[in-house]
Amino acid sequence: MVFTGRPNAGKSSIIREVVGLDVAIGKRPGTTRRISKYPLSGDLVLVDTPGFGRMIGASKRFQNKKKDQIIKFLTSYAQSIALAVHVLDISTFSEVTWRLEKKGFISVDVEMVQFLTETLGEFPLVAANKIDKANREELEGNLEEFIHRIDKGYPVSVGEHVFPVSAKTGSGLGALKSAIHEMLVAKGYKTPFKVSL
Ligand SMILES: Nc1nc2c(ncn2[C@@H]2O[C@H](COP(=O)(O)OP(=O)(O)OP(=O)(O)O)[C@@H](O)[C@H]2O)c(=O)[nH]1
Ligand SMILES: [Mg+2]
Repeated sequence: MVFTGRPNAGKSSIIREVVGLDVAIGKRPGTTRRISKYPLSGDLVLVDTPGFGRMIGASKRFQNKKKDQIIKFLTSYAQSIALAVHVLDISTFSEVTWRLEKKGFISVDVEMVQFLTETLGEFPLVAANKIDKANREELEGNLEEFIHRIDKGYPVSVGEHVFPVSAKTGSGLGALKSAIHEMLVAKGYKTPFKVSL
């Protein structure tokens, strides 16, 4: 089970809250510096990845090296990845995306979700994190924008795979946890936690 996302999106915070692992979290982008594996129950391993994109205090070369490592990891382990959870900061999604598009780039989150779908042959779960940082209107707009950009005729209903959450307040984490649980059980894995459904 692998967690992906841009630096500072809250990957490690969500792992901590949902799975209960004592992983490092930090205020600045670039806290998790290497692909970190944590054995869970059965033959399930949880993988926390460094952020995909700009990290504070790291060179362009280092950031590109990390990006290559993540892509290589996902491609070579594709067959044995039970589940991918992509974490994004939904509170700034539209703003960040517009800024990138003005410069001619596409959203790293959109690119990453597409890459995961193609590589793993399955749409990932998406944790739209930091909902506590946006008001209701902003949140709805950003979620709609994200789903609209992702929705490119996938055979799944994209919206059903997107979970608005806050690792800070705990809001929405129950639903995300249940979805992770269900996906793992469906694939015959022992789940890492007890869930009351
Ligand atoms: N307000 C708010 N802050 C959050 C939330 N989730 C995480 N944070 C904060 O965001 C910062 C980054 O969290 P991390 O969990 O370290 O993020 P990460 O994606 O693992 O970051 P890297 O390891 O640097 O790639 C920390 O200061 C967290 O406390 C959230 O839901 N709401
Ligand atoms: Mg981290």
